[in-house]
Amino acid sequence: MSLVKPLKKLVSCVILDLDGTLLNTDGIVSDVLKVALVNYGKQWDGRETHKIVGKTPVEAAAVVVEDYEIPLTKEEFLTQITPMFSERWSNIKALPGANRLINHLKSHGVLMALASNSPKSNIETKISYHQGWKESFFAIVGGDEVTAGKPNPEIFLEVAKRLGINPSNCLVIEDSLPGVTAGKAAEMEVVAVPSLPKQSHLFTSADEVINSLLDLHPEKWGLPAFQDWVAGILPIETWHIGGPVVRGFGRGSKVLGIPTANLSTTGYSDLLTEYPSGVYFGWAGLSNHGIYKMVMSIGWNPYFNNTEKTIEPWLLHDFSEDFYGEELHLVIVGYIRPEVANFSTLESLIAKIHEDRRVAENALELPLYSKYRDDPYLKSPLLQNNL
Ligand code: ADP
Ligand code: RBF
Ligand code: MG
Repeated sequence: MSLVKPLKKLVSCVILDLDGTLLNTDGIVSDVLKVALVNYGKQWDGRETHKIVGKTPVEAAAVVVEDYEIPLTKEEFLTQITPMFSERWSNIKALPGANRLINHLKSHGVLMALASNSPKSNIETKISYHQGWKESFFAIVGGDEVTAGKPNPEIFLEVAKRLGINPSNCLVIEDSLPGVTAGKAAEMEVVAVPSLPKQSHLFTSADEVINSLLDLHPEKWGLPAFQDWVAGILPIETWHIGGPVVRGFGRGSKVLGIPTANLSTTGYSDLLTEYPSGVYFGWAGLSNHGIYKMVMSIGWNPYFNNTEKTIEPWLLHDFSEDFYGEELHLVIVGYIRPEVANFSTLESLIAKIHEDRRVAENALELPLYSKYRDDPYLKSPLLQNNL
């Protein structure tokens, strides 16, 4: 039996948002605001981020000036922080899946455009640090080229006009609420990729909400499918992460019957915001033991409603003891699935995790992934002494 998924709607171009969708700008925003607010004896509270994502710079400045009672006008405050942002632009990383998406659409000749609330010159500077991006976009429209930024549909309508394409044939990809609102008001198809955690319920007007760009399936919109998924898993650029195993939430082996080691996340906050939550696999080197296959969850583990993002690798081996304090080095090589929030029972969550384990065990036998067992990163100095 062949299962053909119904098409959502045929589109002929893709309009991308920049900050929070292609670029990991959020980390830079909080870094800059932290420093800027200290001058006024105030402390940046990350929880304000949701009020500023997707806003134009002057609107975002207005929110901060008001909430933190900064004795400046929004324009003065913006003038003060603008150079602090410019300094950081050369260091903004592409979000996972951004380069993959751009290269894929480009190689298939799909029309692409960029629509951002940032001024045009800022957009151009930011993307200049990313090879091949500028040439990929048939049109780039900035917030200073229209009379009103998102959530007003004007930016998107201007893009459609420049492309000569009917708005209803455009697919918008957006991380923020103002952006999704603007895209729908322009009568376009909209995929939301929320950049802030636990926000997906707010994006009800979007045609689809996905966890990260890795989960975009262009064929749903009549566009060419990605060809890099192999047997239901996605090879990713290898990712190295490690540190001492710490005591975690204490539910792994007790509640699930599945022991997961917790890695300390202090010092990794950048990496953690950069990496989409979900289930990944790879190899694990444990300093006093050896090297093992590994499947892991990264995220908030919605079933348990954790308040912190965690990295919880399950080493696929029977250990008879705990190993708190040992150095654990991970080489992550593939992505299996997004984190799931709607498990109705604990049993169904456990069954899914065991399915993930089988997927990982089998995949790690393939040369594509087995070769990383020799990655020197797995052998921390301690492990080299102990083997
Ligand atoms: P906590 O969440 O408080 O760390 P768990 O019940 O989840 O408690 O136990 C996890 C601990 O069990 C790990 O920190 C690790 O020391 C140990 N452990 C034993 N076997 C494994 C395994 N196969 N994979 C990961 N951790 C394991
Ligand atoms: N918890 C969830 O709520 N949703 C998930 O999709 C999920 N996937 C997991 C996948 C793997 C491979 C593992 C090892 C665990 C997963 N968990 C998930 C459980 C979570 O990581 C953790 O064990 C609990 O939060 C207990 O600390
Ligand atoms: Mg645990």
